[in-house]
Amino acid sequence: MPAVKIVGDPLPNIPWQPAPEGGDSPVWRHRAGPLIGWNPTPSTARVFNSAVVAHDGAFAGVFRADHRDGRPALHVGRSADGLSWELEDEPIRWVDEDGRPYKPTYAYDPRVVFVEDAYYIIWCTDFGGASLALGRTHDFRTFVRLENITTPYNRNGVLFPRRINGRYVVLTRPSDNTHTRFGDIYLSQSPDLVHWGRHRKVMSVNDPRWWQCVKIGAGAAPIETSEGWLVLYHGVNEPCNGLVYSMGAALLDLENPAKVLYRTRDYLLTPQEPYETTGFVPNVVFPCASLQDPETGRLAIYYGAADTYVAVAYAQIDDLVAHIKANSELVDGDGEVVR
Ligand code: BMA
Repeated sequence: MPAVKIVGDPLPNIPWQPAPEGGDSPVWRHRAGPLIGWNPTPSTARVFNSAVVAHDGAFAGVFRADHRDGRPALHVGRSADGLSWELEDEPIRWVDEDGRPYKPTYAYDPRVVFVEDAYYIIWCTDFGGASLALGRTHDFRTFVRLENITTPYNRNGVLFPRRINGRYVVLTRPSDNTHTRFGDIYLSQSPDLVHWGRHRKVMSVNDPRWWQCVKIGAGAAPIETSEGWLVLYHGVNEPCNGLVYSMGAALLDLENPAKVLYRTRDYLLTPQEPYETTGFVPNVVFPCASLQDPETGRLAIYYGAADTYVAVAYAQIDDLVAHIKANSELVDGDGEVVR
């Protein structure tokens, strides 16, 4: 058993490959490259920034698919092994809480997490501007749209997998109406998934020189461990040819997740392989999900690559947590509870 405890059900069948010989990073890529490539179904051009979960002894997910007219939509995918995915060609058909059909004008960057008795999906939707929408499913067949979590503008929302001190908690990243050149991570709390408040600031961007200096946003749903909530997040910087998205990690206090305990000084993954540096939008590594097995401590991290592919990388919990602690550098305000 790993020394760091992961809270959750055993998942012995998640994708896995051991670390490459002589590798010096606690996160390593799947050797065969991306899982999903260009034009995977008749209506879709590129599938990336997608969220997968364990479901019914296998895996299911909500995938961001940009259609051949350029518009992003959410599609269901299913997989026996977490690597080979069967994607539905039709977008998800939402109904509202009264059973009436609801069709988002666009939908992107989903995150999915199981809380109590259902899978909850947060995605970026049009609400007079990009905002965070919330939906629920039990079976990946019927999808119910719930109340939006935020007003515009907010594009990155991730729900914690359990209530903390009786409240649901969501990480969000308020922004503006363009490709914003700012953005910090905040947290909001709710007794019922409808009313959100008790907002707190969690993490800020770093000094202007580094990989997370322009904006940051929560990636995969937080993973509960004996060392804190493990949050994989993206950080953005802007060299002269455009924005570059990399992945880092933080550990947040278990009882007060507005408090940052540790945060990686260096990125854990940055665009490096051709499928990350070349594609529809070059130089993007955008984590949206992870699968983890408490018994082996294995993590499979799903990320979008270059706004074109779904890719996976691996980590082992003991090594990852040790690395985060040994290479942590907090930013001004991290670790304080800012209201
Ligand atoms: C962000 C979002 C992501 C995308 C990234 C890079 O603003 O739109 O969906 O992966 O830009 O293009």
